[in-house]
Amino acid sequence: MGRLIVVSNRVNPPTDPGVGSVGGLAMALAAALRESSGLWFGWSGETCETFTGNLSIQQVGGVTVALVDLEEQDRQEYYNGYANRTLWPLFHYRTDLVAYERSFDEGYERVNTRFAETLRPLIQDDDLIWVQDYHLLPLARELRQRGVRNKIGFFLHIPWPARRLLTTLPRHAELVEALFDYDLIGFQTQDSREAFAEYVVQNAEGSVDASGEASAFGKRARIGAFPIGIDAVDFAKAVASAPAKAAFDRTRASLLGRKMIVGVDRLDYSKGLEERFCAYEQLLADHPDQLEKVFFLQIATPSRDEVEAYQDIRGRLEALSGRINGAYADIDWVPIRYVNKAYRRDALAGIYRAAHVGLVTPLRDGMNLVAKEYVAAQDPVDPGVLILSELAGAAEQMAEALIVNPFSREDMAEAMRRALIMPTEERRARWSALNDGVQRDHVGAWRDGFVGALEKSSRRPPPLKVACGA
Ligand code: GDG
Repeated sequence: MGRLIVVSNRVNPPTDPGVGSVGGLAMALAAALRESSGLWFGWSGETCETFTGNLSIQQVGGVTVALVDLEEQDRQEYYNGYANRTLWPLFHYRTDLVAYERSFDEGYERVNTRFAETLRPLIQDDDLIWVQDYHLLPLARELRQRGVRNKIGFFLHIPWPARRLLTTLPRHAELVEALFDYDLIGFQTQDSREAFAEYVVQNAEGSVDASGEASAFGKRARIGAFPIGIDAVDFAKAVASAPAKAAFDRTRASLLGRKMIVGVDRLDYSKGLEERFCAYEQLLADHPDQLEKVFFLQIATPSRDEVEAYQDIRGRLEALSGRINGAYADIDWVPIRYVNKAYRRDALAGIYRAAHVGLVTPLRDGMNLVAKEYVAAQDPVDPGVLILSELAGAAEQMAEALIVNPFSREDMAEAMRRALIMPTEERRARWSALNDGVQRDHVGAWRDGFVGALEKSSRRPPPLKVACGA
């Protein structure tokens, strides 16, 4: 195999393995690239006056990275605009939050073109190119237009929406057609793969055969589900580290014998935080026996705070946690601790381990790595219970969790109560089955599965040379 080139919007391999960076994508890719002699290409996160396409090539955390600066207008129209105000809400079923603006489309196309132009000279003949996520859906089309014949794969970290939703997007067909310039299109779940296939068949008059070969727009591509995992070995090291032990001790000491429920999320409306807070409030209202016996720690790391919807949700969560604490707190008990800061990855591992219940209730999620990290952090002798949304991609693989509907307060409150009183034997049996899956389907298996399938995908025939006058 030639080199692997990974392309993603942001390139941020963690520099200190204990600290990690916020966002599942960064963690997963750094783990996947560290041992390869490849290259990670993307936006530096910096803006410049005028786009030059100058690259900064550096070694970061054992990974060679090639970074390009964008213009401020790109950041607004492509990143804050089309990626995070159009595609993100739409693909997470929040049509009420979707902004359709032409300038966003233009910014998105422009940045994909800029990526292709800047990346093109770095590509050698036998490189495999692996493009990540919704920021770069049309990148293969731009590369093909610049003569790139290499195998190019695409992996979508977020859900692929049902076709009726996708068709609310202006020029949806163009976007899907662009995907057919990849050799392999990977999704997190069978559910997303099926939603894509349904669009191909129903809207694009195409076909998908049993082996995953999709044809439409006069082109072919393979499609498949490749559920992402965590770096289980690295995470086990984090759990055993001194900072994890210190965080565990500090958290347990603060409990004063109470049970703890934990949530850890980017502060994002897709994560179902408001509904989760209301469900916890319901638990306290329905089960007075739990008052002063339980507390809920929600770590919500600020994210995309230039986008209005993210500022709004922050305010609403502050109000909700204030309301719940106002109604139930006592001089020596606060029912919710709501924390808006990021923790070191190893400290987070200790906090997960100290929690008796892991509450992962997104309204939609491509996969959700927190669910897997929570499981990996548990003490096998006395493991905690995972409560998991049926609308997280992880639910396809984690059936032994308490599966809930994240829109139902009652459903979630009931599951919390059940988790808090679950007998040790049942906790161990559920955890053991979940942990087997987390250890087996780790991020290395995901990478190997995807890259192996990309290598096997049939190379594109050279472009037809049409004779003059034909
Ligand atoms: C996208 C998809 C998919 C959170 N707070 C802190 C912290 N985190 C880390 C967690 C976890 C990661 O961030 C979050 O990953 P998720 O998978 O939950 O969610 P997204 O960021 O939305 O990621 C998602 C993922 O891509 C991968 O394909 O699973 O569905 O939306 O690793 O631990 N890390 C540290 N401090 C924090 O305070 N160090």
